[in-house]
Amino acid sequence: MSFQLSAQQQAAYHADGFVTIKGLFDPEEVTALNRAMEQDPAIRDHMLIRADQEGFGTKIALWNRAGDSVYGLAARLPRMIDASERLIGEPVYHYQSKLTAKEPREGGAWEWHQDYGYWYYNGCLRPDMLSCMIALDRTTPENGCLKVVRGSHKMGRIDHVPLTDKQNEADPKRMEEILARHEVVDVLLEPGDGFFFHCNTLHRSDRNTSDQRRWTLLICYNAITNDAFVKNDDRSYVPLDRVEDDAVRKAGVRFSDGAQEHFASKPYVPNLRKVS
Ligand SMILES: O=C(O)CCC(=O)C(=O)O
Repeated sequence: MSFQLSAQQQAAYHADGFVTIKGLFDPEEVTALNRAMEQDPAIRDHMLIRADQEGFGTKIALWNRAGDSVYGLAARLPRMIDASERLIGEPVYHYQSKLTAKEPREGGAWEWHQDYGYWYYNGCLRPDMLSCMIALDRTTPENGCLKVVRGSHKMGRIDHVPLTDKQNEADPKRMEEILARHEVVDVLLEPGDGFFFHCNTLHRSDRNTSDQRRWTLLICYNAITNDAFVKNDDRSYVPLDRVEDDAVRKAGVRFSDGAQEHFASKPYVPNLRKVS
């Protein structure tokens, strides 16, 4: 599948801080990604639980390198890299990928935050970073779809405060003002849709109160010139090798070799009491 972002889609991203690309991955590709997320022993062995304030857990797996697994290849596709480079405006590298898996009636909530509220502490000087959320399941308000504040990427980095040992949140006082003046958008996706959002776009998601699973794959890119200066994890620059656009389909359900992806053993949550 070859795909180029239109001028209109780029303009929407710059105005709103996000843009949805319908059918970015086709059904065969989504099936391969889903099966890999469900069955790959490396994903299973690195699954972490991120509990919300009420104790409801979302399963997450985090990895920092894009290898030859089907999900590594997804991050190396021209459609992903070209779109990210158009939106960021310069060459990018793979910063991080994550599976966020909300099980029916169980998956927990995420409170308002900016990704740059976290990534800043990894030594990325500019917010020239973004994520693409790829829906592996349909996402709805009931199963805990992402919610975003339109235009919030223009507010700069907002101070975050600790919420639990696994989550920080954007300053709640400022959030009250923001929510009184800005539109909150539910990100309703079908399997295979891609949702690109700026690292300063405020986002959150509710607990999954439905009987439907909500699994999503997030692939994050950083401008190469914005390489993280903190080198205590694997989120600093390594070249990103492009593959052909049919690489995911050709690979099928290909698992990680266990070494290439550099899985994280814990979530990256800056200790704001120490760093600020
Ligand atoms: O999966 C979600 O609902 C939210 C994920 C998120 O906010 C994040 O990974 O930063």
